[in-house]
Amino acid sequence: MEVKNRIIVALDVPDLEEAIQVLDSVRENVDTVKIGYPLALSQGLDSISTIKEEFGCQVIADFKVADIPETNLKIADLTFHAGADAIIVHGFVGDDSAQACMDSAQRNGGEIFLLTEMSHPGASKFIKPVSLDIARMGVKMGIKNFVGPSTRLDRLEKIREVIGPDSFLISPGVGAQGGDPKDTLKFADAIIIGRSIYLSKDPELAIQSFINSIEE
Ligand code: OMP
Repeated sequence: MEVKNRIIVALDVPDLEEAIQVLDSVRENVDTVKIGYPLALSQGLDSISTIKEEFGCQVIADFKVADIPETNLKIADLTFHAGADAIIVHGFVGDDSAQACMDSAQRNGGEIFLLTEMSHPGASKFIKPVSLDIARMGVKMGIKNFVGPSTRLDRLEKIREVIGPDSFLISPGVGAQGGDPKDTLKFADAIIIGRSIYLSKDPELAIQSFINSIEE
C-alpha cells in the first residue's frame, strides 16, 4: 500500500459530517484514512463508501477483528463488500482466525493488517510478551502488512526485525499518545494519527506541522 506523506488519519469521530469536514481540510496531504467503530457504529458501514466516493481515498477499516474463523470471515466479507481497501485483524486469536480474514481479503481484492502489539500502557501486560510471536506467525502465514506501537520504539524496532524490510508496517500512537512521528518512521512505513488531527482547530495546519517535523 502506498500512503501519501506517510500519514494515515484515524477518523474516530462518531459523526459523518464531522469526519467529512476533517477530511476536506486535509485532502491535499492525505490519501489514506482509517475508519473504526466510532464512525461505523454510529453512521453505519456505508460511511466507508461515502468517504471513498467523496474523497477518492483508501480506507483501512479498523475493526480489530478477533473472533473464531467463521465469524471473522463474515466480518471481513461485510467490510470488504462495504468498500474497505484493508481491514485490521488481531493476531492474538491465532492463525486460523487471521487466515479467515486473509481468505476474505484474497476473494475480495483487499488486504489485511495484522495487529501485533498495541500502543496503550495496558498492552504491556498481556499482548507485549507475545507480540513478536504474533509477528512471526504473520510472516509464516505470508501476511505483508502489520501494525505496531509508536509508543514503544524498542518494540517497534524488534517487530520490524521480525517482519523484515519488505513488509509494510503502520504505527499508531503518534501525537496524543506521546509517539514521535520522525522517530517512529525509522521503523514504520506510515504513522496513524487521530486526535492530534481531528481535535485540532486547524487540521490542515496540524498535518502540515507533522509533515514538517518528519522532513526536518
Ligand atoms: P490517536 O491516539 O487519537 O492518535 O488515535 C490512534 C488510532 O490508532 C485510534 O484509532 C486507535 O484505535 C488506533 N490504534 C491505537 O491507538 N493503538 C493500537 O495499538 C492499534 C490501533 C489501530 O489498530 O489502529
